[in-house]
Amino acid sequence: MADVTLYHWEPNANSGKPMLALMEKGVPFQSHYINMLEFDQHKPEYLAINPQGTIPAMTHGARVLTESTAIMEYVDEEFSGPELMPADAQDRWRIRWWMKFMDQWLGPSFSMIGWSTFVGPMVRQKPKEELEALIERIPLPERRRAWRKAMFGQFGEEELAESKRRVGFGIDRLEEELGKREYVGSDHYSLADINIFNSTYSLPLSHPHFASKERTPNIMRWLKTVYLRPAVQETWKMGKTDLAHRYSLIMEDI
Ligand SMILES: N[C@@H](CCC(=O)N[C@@H](CS)C(=O)NCC(=O)O)C(=O)O
Repeated sequence: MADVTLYHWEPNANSGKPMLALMEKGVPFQSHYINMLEFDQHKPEYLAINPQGTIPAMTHGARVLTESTAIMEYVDEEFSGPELMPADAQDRWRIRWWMKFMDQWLGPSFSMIGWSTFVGPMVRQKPKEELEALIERIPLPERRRAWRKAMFGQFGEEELAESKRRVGFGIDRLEEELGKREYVGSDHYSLADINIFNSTYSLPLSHPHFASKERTPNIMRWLKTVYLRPAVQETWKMGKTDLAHRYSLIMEDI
């Protein structure tokens, strides 16, 4: 029996990636929920696992693995179960292209919008001194700056506008891609679908002017196909916040 523990938040964005990969492969794992809105990721117990204080992280026996996309690749290669990378070299290249595009270019823009509209307002109720003490504990300076902006509503208009531009561009690119192939990068469900889906499943709710039945039919078809996978349904049951509830709203409308 595999000795796997996953430290994760909601089945969303980076945390959702290894959750879904493990579920698809049928790998049993211990779930360790890190409540990001209570800043569990900066507590000493978790910093002992991942000193960077970001989620997710996974342990497999004595191995400690970080970086969500690299963890997914490890899971796919280390465990038996359905292959999450196709054999064809060009398909693999496309899949890696999409994952890099999401992780390095588009993902940070989704994240900034999410932090300014959802995460920031959810933690802002705490007294200012408590927020300052929480910021003080964050190990990475860039994360300290991002949290300060989220907590005190300090994201600039220009940077938010650039993030929205990137999201619009990314959605159009994805719509085009899914007009050519059944899944992202190939005709088989792969790590690219898991990666992109975790950051785009809520597009019809968060960006209805960009993603809708009328404007992006290929994305809507793909979202529904992925949503209906048993591994996705099981993973989403692990959600504890309103994010999980949003999934059912999305499906009602597709
Ligand atoms: N490149 C890392 C990024 C991890 C990351 O930014 N995770 C976010 C959650 S999606 C996080 O830990 N946020 C909490 C924080 O920065 O305190 C990965 O892909 O694992």
